[in-house]
Amino acid sequence: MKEKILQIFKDANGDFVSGESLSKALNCSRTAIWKHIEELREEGYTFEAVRRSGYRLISSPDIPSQVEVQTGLQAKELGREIHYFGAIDSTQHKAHELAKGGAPHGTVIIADQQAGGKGRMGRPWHSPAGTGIWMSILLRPELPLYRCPQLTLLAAVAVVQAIRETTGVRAEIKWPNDILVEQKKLCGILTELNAETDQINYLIIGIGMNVNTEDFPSELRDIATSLRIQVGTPVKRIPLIQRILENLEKLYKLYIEYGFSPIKSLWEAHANTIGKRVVLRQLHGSLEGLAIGINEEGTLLVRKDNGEIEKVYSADIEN
Ligand code: BT5
Repeated sequence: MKEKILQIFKDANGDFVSGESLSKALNCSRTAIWKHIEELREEGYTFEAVRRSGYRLISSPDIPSQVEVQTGLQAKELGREIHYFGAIDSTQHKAHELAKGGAPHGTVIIADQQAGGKGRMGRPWHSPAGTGIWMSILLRPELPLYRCPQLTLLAAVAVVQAIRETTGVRAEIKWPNDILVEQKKLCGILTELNAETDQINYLIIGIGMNVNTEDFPSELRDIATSLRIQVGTPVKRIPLIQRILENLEKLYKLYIEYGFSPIKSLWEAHANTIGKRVVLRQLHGSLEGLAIGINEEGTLLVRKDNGEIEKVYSADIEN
């Protein structure tokens, strides 16, 4: 009901909406409407109330709810269905649940806070309330399994572009899934998939970005940063989320139509890994060498000191 009221105010575009028309549209009493408006006020929405004219929405808080994110969103498929949670264990878990229940391509899950946010290999992802973008996007590409890592790289490009377009901050991509500013982690991407034999059933791209975090727990203090720390003032999450979805949709279309090569060039333009000596930690031991590029599959190519070139599918870069 609250969402419906909010939608009516958003559609009115700052004009007055009478209590009577609200109660007619929603088929409930004026008192019930008034109660919901009070609840919205408590969440940070401000309304002007004028006798006989009704209510007018003056300002909205930076809560990335379904209505807020969809208002003005330019993407057509991504974000057509949005599920918002004030608090959740992990948006990834919810995305898997919805995907298994048949949720369509482009479904987005957003939370204000995660109690069990996760990174790769079960590592924890710090996701406090009100400060970050904790979001999962469900994609249903008709692609063979081996192309899946390319979508992590594609998502990283969409995020880096969105950060630059909305805040001017020049973030860089550290292969495969980190987005850094001044060598500190601003954002992490987690791609999980559900597949059968050689075909992807669905894929979930999880994006965790520190937006207005001012202080991190001690274990992250030296390795993490936020947009607020970089810019010096609070940054709005909603336009950033919208731009990520818009860019992701645009790049995904390009990718489906023309394959990985246009994405590869964009990725290389934003990557900070290539041309550097790297130490890679893998499941079975580590590997050292010069990161010379990524190939057409999105695999990292590392030239070892003995001259051999090794293809790296998955690892953590230590330095
Ligand atoms: C990642 O893993 O970087 C992927 C993170 C994905 C998080 C999103 S939030 C929405 C969606 N729902 C989820 O439950 N997850 C996704 P990885 O490369 O494994 O990095 C994890 C490591 O990053 C941790 O071991 C910490 O060292 C560090 N870390 C944890 N929280 C952080 C934060 N908020 N900012 C920066 N670094 C963090």
